[in-house]
Amino acid sequence: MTVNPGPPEGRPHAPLVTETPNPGPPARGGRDAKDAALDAARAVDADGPLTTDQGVRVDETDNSLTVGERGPTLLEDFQLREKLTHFDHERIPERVVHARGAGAYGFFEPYESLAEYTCADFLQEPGRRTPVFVRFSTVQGPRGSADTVRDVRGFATKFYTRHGNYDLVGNNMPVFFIQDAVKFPDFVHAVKMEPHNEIPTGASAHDTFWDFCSLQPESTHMLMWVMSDRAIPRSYRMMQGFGVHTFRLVNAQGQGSFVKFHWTPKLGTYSQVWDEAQITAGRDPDFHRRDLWAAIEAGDFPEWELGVQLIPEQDEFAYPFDLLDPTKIVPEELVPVRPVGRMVLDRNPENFFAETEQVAFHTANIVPGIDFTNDPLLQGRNFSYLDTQLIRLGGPNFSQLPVNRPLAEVRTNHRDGYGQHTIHSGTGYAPNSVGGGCPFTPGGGRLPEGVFEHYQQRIDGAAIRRRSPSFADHYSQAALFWRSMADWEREHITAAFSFELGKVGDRAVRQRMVANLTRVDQSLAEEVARRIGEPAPQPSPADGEANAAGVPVSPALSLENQRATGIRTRKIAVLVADGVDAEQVQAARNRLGAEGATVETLAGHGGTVSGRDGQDVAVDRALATTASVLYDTLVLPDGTVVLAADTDAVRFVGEALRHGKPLAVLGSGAALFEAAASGRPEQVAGVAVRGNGQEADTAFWDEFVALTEQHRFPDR
Ligand code: HDE
Repeated sequence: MTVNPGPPEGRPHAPLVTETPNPGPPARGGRDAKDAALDAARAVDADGPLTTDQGVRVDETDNSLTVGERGPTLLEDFQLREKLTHFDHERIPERVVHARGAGAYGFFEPYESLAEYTCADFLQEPGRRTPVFVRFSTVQGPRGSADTVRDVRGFATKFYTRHGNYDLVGNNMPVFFIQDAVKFPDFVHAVKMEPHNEIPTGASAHDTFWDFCSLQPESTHMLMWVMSDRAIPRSYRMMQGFGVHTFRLVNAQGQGSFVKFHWTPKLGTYSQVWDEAQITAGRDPDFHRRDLWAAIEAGDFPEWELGVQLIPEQDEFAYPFDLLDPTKIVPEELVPVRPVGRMVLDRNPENFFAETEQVAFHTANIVPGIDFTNDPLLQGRNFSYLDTQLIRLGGPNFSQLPVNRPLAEVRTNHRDGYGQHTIHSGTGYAPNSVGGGCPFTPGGGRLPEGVFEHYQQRIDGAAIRRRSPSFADHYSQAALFWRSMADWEREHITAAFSFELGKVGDRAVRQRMVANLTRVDQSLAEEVARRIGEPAPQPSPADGEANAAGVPVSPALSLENQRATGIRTRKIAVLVADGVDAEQVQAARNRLGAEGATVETLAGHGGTVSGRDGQDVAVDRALATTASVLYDTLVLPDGTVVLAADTDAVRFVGEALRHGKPLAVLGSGAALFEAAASGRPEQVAGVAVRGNGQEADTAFWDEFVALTEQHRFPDR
């Protein structure tokens, strides 16, 4: 229990909070007693007596204060009034975009010193850990929307460095829809639910989104990503992250280098398939949130590698695209990604609202050693995030909220405002003499370590409203993306465009979009037109843009090349019934469990089933409470013939097959397979089979582990 210490003895009016509380984020484990101020924030002890906000203990909380047992309620019931008033004000505005999210704490540690490129404190010393908080999110849907919609995912990281908070507010795709922040409200109004009926929730498959994109061709590259399986990740733990913009690293000598940030998940980058994502949205709308939470609770801490693409300043104009254009990548084949550190998420928040909802990211939260570029999207973001927090978190003091507080000491002349938690005792202005000139600044000359110094960039030009001609190519990298895809990825992209445009009512919008696609690939445009019933588009005049992509293909863009080895944390269902071969079930648990997978037995009912030799087999879940989409692979053991007549089981297996998932089929488990597949398991790609009487030996499980590692057999 956390006891409110109250005012220090003998000083009834002494400040309870000093000028510089700065407890920083909760330490790993979250229960570090030395973190006194955070304990105070955590306070509200569940195991103590119930009080009012004023600390008055109350006798009960079940009945209002009334005149007699059946009379009216009295205004003097301060307990009731306070309780209802607080409740009435519980909601704060949700984020205008990225409303739906999930977060976790962890740490970042560099592999090597990056002192050659940056003086950022957290990138100096190999192995020195900096605490982080990460929030993943979708963009379009409101707070209660489903996790597995087709959308970009936010990937925002707050580093609590010793020199202040650094926020890397990125996405799981390396480019964006627009080039200039002034278009952001237009884009968001177009993609959000339509204003008259607030439909659709969590989806871009509607007229206004495609109307906007078809008229704003700079969105084409991003559309390729959003129509690819990148937009339906398997897990937050299995997606890449990107800073998107080109940023700048600055070293102690003031020299700058351009940098692109990449997060690469240790578990590999994997996606769902579209049908699966849609079913998951109904079966478990919290799929990603639950997955992240459960993995961390289980000690399977997700990990990403931070990589940088470093570009010397003299190479600013060395590429056929503009480094300031956020609709362009720097292909890894041109500038390799250099791994510089790792991030591990190892602790769930204690309170969703206090931490995940109140965390406030801001692209302008940078630290010495990191700086901006003139990317016009980034420049606008640097205004927007602080501005949005003012309304969302109710005033200018949100950086005092526990999740937002820097570990570095804070000493400002900012005063007052809603939600002021600091009891300031200093003067609040500079220059001052009465406060001894404090807080002080070091002044000119050579600055001490840890003082932010703006990168000295020479800027010269007229004030104009005009897009740079170097931003004019909208298709070459979209075409590069298309060319770099595996066949199955192209099919998924074609299907996604056809689904989304097929939902658009306005035929002029559909046709305009199809016409844009001819600039990416004629066969893509023609196939989409065919599937949505629009006339075949005219080929675009060859305009030579294809040369502007930088490279002919970029293998790193394909999910085929983003897999990881091993099957850690994959979820594997073993379907069981009375008569099952219990030894096989145990073997599956042992072997797959040893590989780090989570194995669950499913049956028509909970409790236990009795194995062939009479032993009980525990059932982890009844089929009715789960779904195939919540698992990566299935095992159909011997002795489960009865399941071939169970419609839930047949649907379960049929769906998994349709979604390209690997299967293990043993002995009479083939009956269920055949009921679902109308074919023999030996004939289907991605299925490990042992017939009746054949042993499920080590070689069999090796084969199944290898198939599971592949994750999907999309050509099935
Ligand atoms: Fe954001 N964005 N954004 N954005 N963004 C917000 O800030 C904005 C953009 C991103 O988990 C808002 O706190 C503008 C690109 C993430 O809390 C707001 C522009 C990228 C998150 C805002 C962009 C992002 C946000 C809404 C165009 C990827 C969630 C609530 C110039 C690099 C952070 C909030 C979290 C959130 C503005 C474009 C990523 C309104 C004006 C590009 C991950 O400030």
